[in-house]
Amino acid sequence: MREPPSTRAPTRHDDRLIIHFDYDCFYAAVFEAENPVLKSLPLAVQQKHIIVTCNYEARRRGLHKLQLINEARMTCPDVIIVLGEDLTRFRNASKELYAFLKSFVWSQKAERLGFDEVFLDVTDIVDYNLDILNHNSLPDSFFHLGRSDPTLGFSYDASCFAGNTFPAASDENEPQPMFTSFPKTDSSEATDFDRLELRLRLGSHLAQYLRHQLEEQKGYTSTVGISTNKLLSKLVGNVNKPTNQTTLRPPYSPTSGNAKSNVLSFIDDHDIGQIPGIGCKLAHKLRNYVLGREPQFDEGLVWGGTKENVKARDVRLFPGMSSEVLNEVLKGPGSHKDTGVKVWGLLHGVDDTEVAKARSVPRQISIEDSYLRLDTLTQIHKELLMLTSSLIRRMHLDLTEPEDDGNVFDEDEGIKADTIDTSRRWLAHPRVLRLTTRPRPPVQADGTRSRSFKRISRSTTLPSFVFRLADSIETIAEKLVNEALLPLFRKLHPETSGWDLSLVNVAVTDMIETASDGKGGGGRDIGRMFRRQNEVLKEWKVIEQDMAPSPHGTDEQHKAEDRMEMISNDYENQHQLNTHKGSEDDLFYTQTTTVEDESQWDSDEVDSHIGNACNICGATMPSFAMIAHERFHLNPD
Ligand code: TTP
Ligand code: MG
Repeated sequence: MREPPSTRAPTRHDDRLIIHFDYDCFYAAVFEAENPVLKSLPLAVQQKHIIVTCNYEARRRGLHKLQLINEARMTCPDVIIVLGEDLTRFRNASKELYAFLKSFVWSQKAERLGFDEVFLDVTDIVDYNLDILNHNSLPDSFFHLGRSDPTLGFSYDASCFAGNTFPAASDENEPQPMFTSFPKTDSSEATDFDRLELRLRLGSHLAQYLRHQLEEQKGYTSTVGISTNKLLSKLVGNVNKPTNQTTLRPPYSPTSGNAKSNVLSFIDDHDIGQIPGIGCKLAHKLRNYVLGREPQFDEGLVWGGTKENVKARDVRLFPGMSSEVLNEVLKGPGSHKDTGVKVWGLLHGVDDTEVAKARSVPRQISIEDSYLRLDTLTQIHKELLMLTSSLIRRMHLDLTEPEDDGNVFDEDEGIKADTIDTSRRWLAHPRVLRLTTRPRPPVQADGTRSRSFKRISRSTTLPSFVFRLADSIETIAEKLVNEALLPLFRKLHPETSGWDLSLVNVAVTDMIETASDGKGGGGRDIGRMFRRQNEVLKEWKVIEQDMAPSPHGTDEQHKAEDRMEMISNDYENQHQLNTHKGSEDDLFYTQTTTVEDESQWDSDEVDSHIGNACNICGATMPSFAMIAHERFHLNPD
């Protein structure tokens, strides 16, 4: 009997080959690359008063990510602690490594996620090598890295995987491919299983080559996953950390011999909170549904904790579960009607999200800082000036290039704060200026403060004087603060006093690329550029969010939260949501910014909500650190 359509496993697209890179101990590795002597010493990187990461030597001596500085010093008195609040060096290293990896990809499909993760879609290069493979001598294969130069590449053994696999190769219960030398992939003899097996083998060898190149040429080790989509490649890399790689072996669907799909065995064991694409709010609703009650987060049992652990299997096999049921369970005002369908797919390892093509300019640039206390207009003015100056400096770095030769700007040289440089041209013009704040909730009657991560924001058109390269950065910053940001601030916080902000973020978004306006002259004529921008802006109206903070939450706030829920469903955002910011600590979006804009691969966001106290030990730390810190209490190993 046919299963009703809704409970059937969703269609899977197995014909891609995706490699996911996660650089090991990234911030620490950046310092080590600058000064290799540090490699053999215990090294930790400090932001505010916690260690955001540490190197292997430090980990060997008992230190770990997101640990309090005092605690780390007690555990390892000779630890070398370096300051990592200025993100410039990490951003530059991230761009350099990304450019390096991207140079191997034919399709341009290379996507950065945060500073230290990269997805590569290498389907075309792998298929090319599959087509020219000599099936009679698999162990003596040569992997071609270019189509035109046959000498460019490396030797490899196509009769086996490179690196680790899931399940491990030694597991004799797993089905083995039928052939030791494969039939031609277009042959009717070759089953889907065999074709997939061979393609993944080639992917694993390419991944190993790239991993070694990254280490030899750039000095960075990484943890790598290989599979057929972003979800699976990212998750499977974690199986063997660090400095290692793992390929998810076929079968990817149940075989005729009734062998269980490796995809399902793999995904099933994950807590739903670990699955990229299932944001915190969705995970909460799913747990609630499966447990039949509210999960007990407030008692220190954060997601991932053992007591409230709900695995993908528990949701997938819950009686009567289907994509329609999930649509119902996960619906909320403003939520996407197909959220359940998407989650149903993820629970089956299905993720059709494409690896984004490389972009020449970031989607947005944002600068922020966090504060213990920020409650006067004078302070706000001062902080806005500082943030805005940094923002404009970043815009000059990332969005302009030299006028004469069009070469990529040498970032090592940088641009001095007061440099007047009219010999540069703009590559892109952001259209929107956004101000975001995070008000600290008032102290309650019992003296405690509720833990709030709510950000509120307002946006407006970015004035064109910002693009005047003849004016100094300070002049532009002052004008922008007085004419645009302070008015936005007053709309966000109409009360003249009584607020206290824990965070302020200034961002420019909605980039319009201009360098392609025309060969030779595009973007050179500043007047023409402004005219063009005005033309574009005529068509376009900024819709401001009306989200003044309210203790009970306004309709607008709820709408924005619902919208955030949709955004948190988006795979691209998971890295930010799950690791760097804390699950609830999300930006709200105006209707003029798209989900894409928030991939934030170029934002300067040290998200440090110092006022957050750990529910278990009471230690205060930035909000992004809280979840991992609490998980550490639950799982100290
Ligand atoms: P991670 O990939 O989580 O950590 P890592 O690369 O240091 O270590 P691992 O080998 O375990 O992957 O994060 C990447 C960088 O992001 C990390 O080096 C420091 C920074 N970071 C923060 O700034 N805040 C955070 O909360 C976390 C988790 C990381
Ligand atoms: Mg990492």
